[in-house]
Amino acid sequence: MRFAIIGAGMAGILATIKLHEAGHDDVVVYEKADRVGGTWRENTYPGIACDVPSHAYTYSFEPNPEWSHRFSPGDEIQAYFEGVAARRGVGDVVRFGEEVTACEFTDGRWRLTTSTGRHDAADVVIAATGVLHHPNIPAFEGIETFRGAVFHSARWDHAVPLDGRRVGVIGTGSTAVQITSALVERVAHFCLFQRTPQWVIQVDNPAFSAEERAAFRADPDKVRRLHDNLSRSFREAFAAAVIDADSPKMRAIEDECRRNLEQHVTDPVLREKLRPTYRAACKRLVASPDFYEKIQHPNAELVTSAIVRVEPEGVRTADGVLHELDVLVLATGFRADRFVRPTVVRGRDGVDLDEVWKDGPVAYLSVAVPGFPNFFMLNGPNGPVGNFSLIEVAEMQVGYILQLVEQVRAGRCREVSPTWQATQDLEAERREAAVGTVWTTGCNSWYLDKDGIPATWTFSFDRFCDEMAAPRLDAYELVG
Ligand code: N01
Repeated sequence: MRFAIIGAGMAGILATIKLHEAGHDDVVVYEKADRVGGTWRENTYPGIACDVPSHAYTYSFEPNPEWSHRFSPGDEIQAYFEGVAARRGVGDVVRFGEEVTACEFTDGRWRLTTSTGRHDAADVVIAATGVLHHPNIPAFEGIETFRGAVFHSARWDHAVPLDGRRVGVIGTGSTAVQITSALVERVAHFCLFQRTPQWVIQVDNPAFSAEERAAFRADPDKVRRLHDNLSRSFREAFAAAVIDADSPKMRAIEDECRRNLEQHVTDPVLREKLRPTYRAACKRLVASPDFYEKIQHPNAELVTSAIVRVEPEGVRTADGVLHELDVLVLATGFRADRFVRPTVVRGRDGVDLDEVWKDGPVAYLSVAVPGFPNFFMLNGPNGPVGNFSLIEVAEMQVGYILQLVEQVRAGRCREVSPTWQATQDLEAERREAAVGTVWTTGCNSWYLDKDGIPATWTFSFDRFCDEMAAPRLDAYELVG
């Protein structure tokens, strides 16, 4: 069997390793860029880190004793993925600089076309294309007239000097908050354009000492135990809380965020500007060691008047003020409904995935779509994002997909895809379970689809583990 994987980020590297371990040696990975790493290759903004503790944000089979901090910076995470990929021979099967533009299922195989005009065929396609991948670039009037530098946070222009300059950042999500912490003291003036305030939970980010790292190095089991304990406590403390908005755990998180605001913002006017009117964790919770401290720095200004337009000298807000800037950063998030798109994917009888998803992306257990045989996604639609570690999720999904693929390898069928019935039933249940989660308590966020239903896993973590442990074959159509 030949496998084609789209994307060499965290999930594509993982899928390659696990396919090789399962004895599948005809694997090709198509990667549009010139390096592995996905989101950690693309996001290089100042202050970037992951708010899942580093020892939990690793593959379970590749613990890393060398993490520098509890929440290590993005370049270390990128180096980790590059290191794993190199040690495991992943790079040998990646075709860099080649984007898959189309996948079409004809005569029982997937026919791939790439940006270089190459054609390939595979029995199985795994789309490991990430969740927050395509920048959301709002159409600000006049943005093309701006005389300074303007770029999205995921397209950071490192040639643009920042020190001693006037920098504006639009947005108050996790990205903008990290940029704020990193830049406020470096620049002459820092403007944070806030449309909606965010709840911020305070996290400490201590460095690991040389002794601690040596102890991890000397005892790999210690690192594994730490990984497992962190994953467990994250699930118990956070993943369980967000699906039950009225739970004591959710209230405790909320109290923690409120305490952070009350204790750390001394100016009552600024404090009220920063106070959200919705429940904590309704939007993706922001974690920061020092955001409130940095936004009170004399260099910093929180702008809450709405942006009217961008002018050659800066940003004009509804109160008539022109905020003069040298650099404007759009930390305006991502189009979270894209998944494998813009790649054209056509399943059985030429049916277009775009057409199937015209009312919003759906997938059975977030990994497979009816009518698209032997086509799988990692961290696909309506899966656990935001409330679980995406690495842990992808590891379980790969294990699940390998069991489905085994049906084909063992000759029990040639094509496997979920039934419409199973997909629709699960989707109905998932939407019903959304009521009572914190995501539906009254806020706007990238989790919500056009009907206001969170496009995420609204059930418990245990249910996800159970589903991933073994496919229910009656939910699948096995053909041939
Ligand atoms: O993006 P976001 P992000 N005018 O979508 C504002 C992960 N992540 O890149 O709230 C003015 O959260 C928008 O305003 P509003 C994490 O899962 C993790 O920050 O819609 N403002 C919002 O403030 C995270 O959730 C880490 O009113 C506009 C912001 O832009 C996800 O990535 C670090 C606007 C977008 O916030 C995305 O985070 C970074 C407009 N027209 C990211 N349009 C960590 O692990 C949008 N906004 C720490």
